[in-house]
Amino acid sequence: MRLIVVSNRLPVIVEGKDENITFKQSAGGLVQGLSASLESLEDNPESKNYLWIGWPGTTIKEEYQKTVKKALKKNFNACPVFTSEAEMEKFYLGFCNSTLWPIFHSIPTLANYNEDFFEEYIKVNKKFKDVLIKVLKKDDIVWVHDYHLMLLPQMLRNEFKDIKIGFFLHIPFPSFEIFRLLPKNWRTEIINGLLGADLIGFHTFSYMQNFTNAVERTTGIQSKFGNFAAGDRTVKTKAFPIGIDFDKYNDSSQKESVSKEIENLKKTFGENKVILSIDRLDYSKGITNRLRAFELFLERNPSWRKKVTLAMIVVPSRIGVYQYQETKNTIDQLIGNINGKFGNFEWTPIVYQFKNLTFEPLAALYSAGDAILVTPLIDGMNLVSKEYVAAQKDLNGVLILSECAGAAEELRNTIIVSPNDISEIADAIKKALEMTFKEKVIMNKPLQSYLKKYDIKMWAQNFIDELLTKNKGEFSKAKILDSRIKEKAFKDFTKASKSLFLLDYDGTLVNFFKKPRMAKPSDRLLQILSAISSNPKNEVVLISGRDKNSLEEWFKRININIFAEHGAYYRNKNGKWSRFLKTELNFKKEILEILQIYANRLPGALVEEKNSSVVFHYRNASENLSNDVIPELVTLFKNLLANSSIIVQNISKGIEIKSVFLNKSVAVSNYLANKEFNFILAAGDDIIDEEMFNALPNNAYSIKVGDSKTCAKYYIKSVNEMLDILNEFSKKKTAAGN
Ligand code: GDG
Repeated sequence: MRLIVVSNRLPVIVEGKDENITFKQSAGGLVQGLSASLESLEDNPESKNYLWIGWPGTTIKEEYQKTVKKALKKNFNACPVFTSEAEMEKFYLGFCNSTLWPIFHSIPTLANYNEDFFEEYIKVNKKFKDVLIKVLKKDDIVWVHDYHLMLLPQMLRNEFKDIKIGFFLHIPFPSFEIFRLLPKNWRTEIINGLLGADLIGFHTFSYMQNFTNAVERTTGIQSKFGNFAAGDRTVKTKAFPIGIDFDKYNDSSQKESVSKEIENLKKTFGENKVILSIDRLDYSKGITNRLRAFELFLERNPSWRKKVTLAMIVVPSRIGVYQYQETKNTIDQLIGNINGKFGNFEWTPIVYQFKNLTFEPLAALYSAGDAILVTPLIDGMNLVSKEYVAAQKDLNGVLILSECAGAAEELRNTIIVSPNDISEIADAIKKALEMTFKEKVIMNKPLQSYLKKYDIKMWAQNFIDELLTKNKGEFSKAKILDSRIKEKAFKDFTKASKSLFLLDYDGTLVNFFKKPRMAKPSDRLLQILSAISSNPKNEVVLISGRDKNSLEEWFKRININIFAEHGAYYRNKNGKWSRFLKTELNFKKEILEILQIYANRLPGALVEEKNSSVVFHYRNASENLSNDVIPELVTLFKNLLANSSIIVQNISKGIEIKSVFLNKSVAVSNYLANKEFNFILAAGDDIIDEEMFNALPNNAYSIKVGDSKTCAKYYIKSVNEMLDILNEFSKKKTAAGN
């Protein structure tokens, strides 16, 4: 097995011009995290083999591409995707960082919606696909990373049906209301692109939840335990909070090259306390608010002036995007103002570098800093916060962390602030500087043991393990009910002394009609059911979601058992009705009101009130409109009905709102208790019938009418086929010789 990692950037940047090419490590969280995890995977003989595919960080002239490709393969196990400057302008600076980044970080006012950018996004994703097609081998697993490549999973899936594809999103996934700001075809392509993967990972459960909503609202596909049935595949979603290489940071101060840097820093800062601020240049990192908070802290606490220094590192990033240049200008200006306002010849309140550091000075800063301000307005995870905590060998530093960083879900035991509350951040600085050593130890110890346990190795391994775990799947695939199986079923049936036929009605014994009332049983059906049930060794049980009055009217002349409304009512073969599953009924009024509002807005839709449930039928409504309205309605009910025992369930061209305890599984289990059958045949067509299939004993013949996506053992294609099979049963002789 070979792991193919795909990300926008390779872990190395090609520098220099033409033949004088050199390689440098690229900055940023994704590369840091993944490089470490791949190193760790090398311990694992199974996944030793890997190849990293991505952009080499610069445009390489065509005549040098071959050399670069060779060098990358030999030295870094990497394979480049070459792009032109013009492509990167529209793809990377354009769609990725002027459209997706602000939208996914819920700052829509900064988003740029440009059709050309999206076109280029598609093109570059295709370019990645083309490179992958050339290198992929059977048994490779592909792990695609981040928002730059969200169309790639489906593009690959179209080429390789069976390949394992994982996708991890390193940034937040926004709420549907924000996601919806993307034009409809863009967002639909993004969702469909992602659903090409087998596993989609997020840093937090809330991003995963937002994605689930976006899928449900965009495609109408409902999730079950975080899984989606996309065509005949199951797509899993899960939260995998990224960790760090804990030991690397924890042991860093022990390294000579780092301890030298620490000594230098001590000389520079003297007795002053040092507060750190280290980020990539980005408006999402909250750097300007942080500066304002530091200013307020100095204003409020004159006694701390001259005794504290803010060491600010801003790593250059996306400077070609207008908003980044603007953020940089504001930062420069604020720093100038604050230094001018409070500083003097002996003391500069803020020391500032706009550059990329190598590991040693970065680790030395982590060690030397008495506190760090990590106050993003929003951040997928934020690795700097974790690295800083890990680097506190003496447990003596304090992390001030924004509640809007993904990391805040894990590092709760630290000083948590709201990134927009300047006053709170100013107070947090004071609190951090005045904390006792004992308080810091109490705070840092559990954080460190957590970070050590859930490190980057664990993150990568968990993701790959999950990707390799065979999808249990919402439904496994059923076999077609061929003549061989039919013969076996007939044989088992003739041998049996007691047989049960458990049959759904609509879609199984009769086809669908425009109006539910029109689906009357045909004479042929009535005759077949009568014939089977006339044998005392056979029991025929109709199990339907329909109301009892229709079923009574249609079947009053034949002696079969009937479950109506998914088991709310039961009629024995002598025609006596009784309440069977007694469930809550007093939820209907409010639900009906809402459904009626939606029915008025969706021409052709119909609301049906049953005794124990309500149904919204949209078979006769426009498909286009239904595709918008139904997911919205389902989401609304999911939220409204949370904390109650009422659920919303998709049925064929409808949604039904009913008690969770009212289902075919409960009805069938209750019915089968204390009864013995040596032959059971159960048939159904709908998602609701899956409950029934699950409740059957192993030796039952379960049949889905429709397609193979089912928990049933077998499937057939049509209602007519079902009737033919039942007809054959009606003619067979049974053990009693009938
Ligand atoms: C994205 C998501 C998510 C920083 N300055 C220097 C330097 N760094 C390294 C840090 C850290 C990484 O860069 C920054 O990672 P972050 O997580 O803080 O932020 P993003 O770059 O925005 O990362 C983020 C991450 O992906 C991982 O999934 O956490 O939410 O936005 O590792 O150490 N490294 C060097 N010199 C520097 O000056 N060498």
